[in-house]
Amino acid sequence: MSSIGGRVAAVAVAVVVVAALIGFYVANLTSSPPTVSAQSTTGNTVELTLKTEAAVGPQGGNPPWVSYLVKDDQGDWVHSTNFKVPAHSLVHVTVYQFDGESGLRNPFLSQVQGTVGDTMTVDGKLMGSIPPDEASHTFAVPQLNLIVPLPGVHEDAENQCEDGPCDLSQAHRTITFTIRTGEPGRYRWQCFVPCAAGFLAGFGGPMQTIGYMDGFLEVA
Ligand SMILES: [Cu+2]
Repeated sequence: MSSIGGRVAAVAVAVVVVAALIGFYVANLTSSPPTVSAQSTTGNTVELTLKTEAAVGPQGGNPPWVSYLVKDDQGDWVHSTNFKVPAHSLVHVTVYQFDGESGLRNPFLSQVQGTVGDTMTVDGKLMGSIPPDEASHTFAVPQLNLIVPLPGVHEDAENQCEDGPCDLSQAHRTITFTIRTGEPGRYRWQCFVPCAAGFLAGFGGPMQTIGYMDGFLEVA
């Protein structure tokens, strides 16, 4: 590589590689999983059904990553975190929680806020908060002051789902809550539990990737 021609060739190759990496990064930033609509039931109430899995498995591009999934109108689970709900409506949300406990760093987030009645039900029991160290994930929309802490499957539970797809015959918690939507808008939602196993402080990978632990609530 001592000749000028060799150096020019090396620089040209480096430029092409960097340009390709930038292109890949931008394409990755702008690609997003599909938006799944909540199912309308009676009147102005809709049903949104979600689940969380400790490892999404063959349903996702990063099989060992922790993830949310959403049920579509055919009853099929879709690997997405973009949900569409109607404005000025009641949204009844059910989350099947198949993942274990990770714990919240900020205990303030273990209090249910912003749902109808500031409560949720956990396995049929009405609750206003959970012990912070039992949190597995949160469903939180900061812009709407909504925080729902989701308790995890206990460590000693039998028949736990280690790899998705998980089904209801396996150990899970069932969380339900209702939110009242207001003005149309696109609201970011996210998990606040450092649940990304294997990443620095539990906040990398799936915690910063749309389609896993973050997404958008499209109120239309
Ligand atoms: Cu999480």
